[in-house]
Amino acid sequence: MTDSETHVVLTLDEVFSLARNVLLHHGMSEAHAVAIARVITQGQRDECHSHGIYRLLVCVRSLKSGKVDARATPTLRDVAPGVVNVDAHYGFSLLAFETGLPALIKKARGQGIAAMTINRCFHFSALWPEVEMIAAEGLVGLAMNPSHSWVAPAGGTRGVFGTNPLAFAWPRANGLPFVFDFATSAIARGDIELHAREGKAIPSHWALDREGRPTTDARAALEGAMQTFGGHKGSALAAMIELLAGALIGDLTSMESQAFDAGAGASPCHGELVIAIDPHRFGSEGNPASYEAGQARAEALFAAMTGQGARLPSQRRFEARARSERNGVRVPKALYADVLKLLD
Ligand code: NDP
Ligand code: PYC
Repeated sequence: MTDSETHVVLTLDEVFSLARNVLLHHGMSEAHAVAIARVITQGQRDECHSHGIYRLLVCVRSLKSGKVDARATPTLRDVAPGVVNVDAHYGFSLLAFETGLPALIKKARGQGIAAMTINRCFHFSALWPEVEMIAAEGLVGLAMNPSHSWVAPAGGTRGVFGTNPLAFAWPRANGLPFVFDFATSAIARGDIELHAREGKAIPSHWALDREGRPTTDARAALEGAMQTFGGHKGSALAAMIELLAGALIGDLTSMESQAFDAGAGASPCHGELVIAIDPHRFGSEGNPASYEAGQARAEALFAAMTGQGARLPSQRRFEARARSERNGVRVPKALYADVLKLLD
């Protein structure tokens, strides 16, 4: 089959309008619909297929579960000189993030480092748009959150951790930031869901079936337990995220989020921790103007990586972004049809 038989091509404006219309159609407030449509468009634009247009199906399923408040207005609280809190009041996380970001940036600039805690949010999105927004302000960004307990600890066979993403962005004086954003599971669950939709096999290190055996069957994987990346190392990072973005900030762990869902099939509901660091405020007493030196060191590090043929994380994404801005995005026809049905 040719590409035009299997895919439709949409402009970025068309993706944004489609996403916004679907969300408004399902009762979401304009502010939430725009915040979510923007990030879904960015996901599709950067060819992050598990967190692009596909997520509309997940958002609408979450809305239909009756658990999400589609019109919740997040509230901001100044907790401490270095901490701002946003209560999402059981709405989706993205409007809460937007609500707290200006205060986080102001605090980080004022003090060198600051944290934003988001509580009681439904969460479905990739984290790189958030840390990129922090890097666009010239700050270093770090973000993390739990999800549902789909992932077994290394050495175990039953879900305890979420797919727990960890995202980092380092602003670069001349160009796009250095960004990575990965699930601490071997792969995002969304990718396994896409494999299941398309009837494709998965690598055997991604998940265990219900009997605890490695599986290449995506549906069996969704019913079993996912595996962490890097064995015990990913497992420890996943536990750290449960602690920092769950226990520490007074919100649910992935096991608790799963219990709260009670089989409704909504997106995970929990908190998120976001940290911003002002590079101008670090360095030693004898070397206060260390920003330029830090940038130079960073560039030497990146050059040493790319100079031997390694690629920087997000390079694929940035190339996809440029391509999509030129040519629009490709969406599988079956997925596009399922998304259009959401407007019925
Ligand atoms: P990937 O494994 O696809 O990518 C992880 C990171 O590694 C990306 O920054 C990627 O850059 C980089 N990378 C991949 N291959 C290479 C390579 N060969 N050399 C250098 N860097 C590389 O992502 P995941 O499946 O782990 O996660 C996908 C998304 O899912 C994330 O954006 C995450 O935020 C989201 N997610 C959200 C959750 C939530 O609760 N909200 C839960 C879990 C995941 P590039 O993109 O350029 O390939
Ligand atoms: O893909 O693992 C995932 C995921 C969980 C919540 C949002 N995305």
